[in-house]
Amino acid sequence: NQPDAQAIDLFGIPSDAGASCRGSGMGPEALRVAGLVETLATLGHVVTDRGDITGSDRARTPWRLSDERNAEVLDIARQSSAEALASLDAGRLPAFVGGDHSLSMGTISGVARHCASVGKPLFVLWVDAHGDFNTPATSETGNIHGMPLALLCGEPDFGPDYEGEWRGLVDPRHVTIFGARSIDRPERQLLERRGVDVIDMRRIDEMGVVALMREVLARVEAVGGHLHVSLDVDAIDPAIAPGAGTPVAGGLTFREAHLVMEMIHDSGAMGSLDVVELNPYLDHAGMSARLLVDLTASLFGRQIMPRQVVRISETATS
Ligand code: 6HN
Ligand code: MN
Ligand code: MN
Ligand code: MN
Repeated sequence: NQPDAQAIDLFGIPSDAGASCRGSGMGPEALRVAGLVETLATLGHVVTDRGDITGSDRARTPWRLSDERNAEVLDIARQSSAEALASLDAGRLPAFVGGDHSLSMGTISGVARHCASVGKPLFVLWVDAHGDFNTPATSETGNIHGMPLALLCGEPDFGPDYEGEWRGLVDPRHVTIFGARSIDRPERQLLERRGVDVIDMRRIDEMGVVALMREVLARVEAVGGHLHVSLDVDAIDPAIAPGAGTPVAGGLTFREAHLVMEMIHDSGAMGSLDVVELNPYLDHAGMSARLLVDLTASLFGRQIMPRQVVRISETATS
């Protein structure tokens, strides 16, 4: 085993209840077929596939009313939160593969509870074309996958079902959205008002991945924080990752996306992970599923050529 071999708990969350269209519920199976478990094992990690977390109502046809879908989102979130907490408390790294992005309200709430109990500051890196910072009051679509980050960051307007359990566990100033290029107008106001660090594609074009990611990771490293990575497939350009329900042109290139993952790995700060929104029904012959498996491999230490891992703090120049 390599020196940084990790015990990874893999959970599938095969639900598209929070999405705008169906198909991301098939994501976990596609990632397994694309070799996710074997790939991580090849890197020297000990991976346990803990199976799927599902709602009590698994009926998939017809596409149900939003009330029923919301109930499923909450049902799944409760379970995912408990699994994330238990996995971290046991000293393991939980990795959740979706499924639509609403699953992160559960996973991150469990991560936040673990961090609070061990006194580690939590940072969230949300790699996404979107902000996912809508609320029921600002959302134009009503789809919950566009809202999890706002809920976690404590926005009101979510109603009694969401009170307490999920709301307000994350400090918005510890959140970075990376790769954004589709933010709704009221969502943008909210992001600015709460002080979320939004690294949009314009900034990535101008500054490059390396300078921007160094800043993000240095903030985490400076306080020994726990970094939760939430990777939405639509952050990547739809030309190379077509398996996305809400594609937006102008996304991360193949190498930009890998470089983000490689730098996260080298930081040693990642303690938990979501890989979400893969829609195999819209994918072309598994190309997005394979890309996500390869990006996850970079996140867990795959290198093109062996190289010395240098921590950000050691490279910082004065
Ligand atoms: N995702 N901003 C749009 C909405 O419906 O609120 C899109 C959300 C996409 C969500 O990609 O996880
Ligand atoms: Mn820990
Ligand atoms: Mn998303
Ligand atoms: Mn997105």
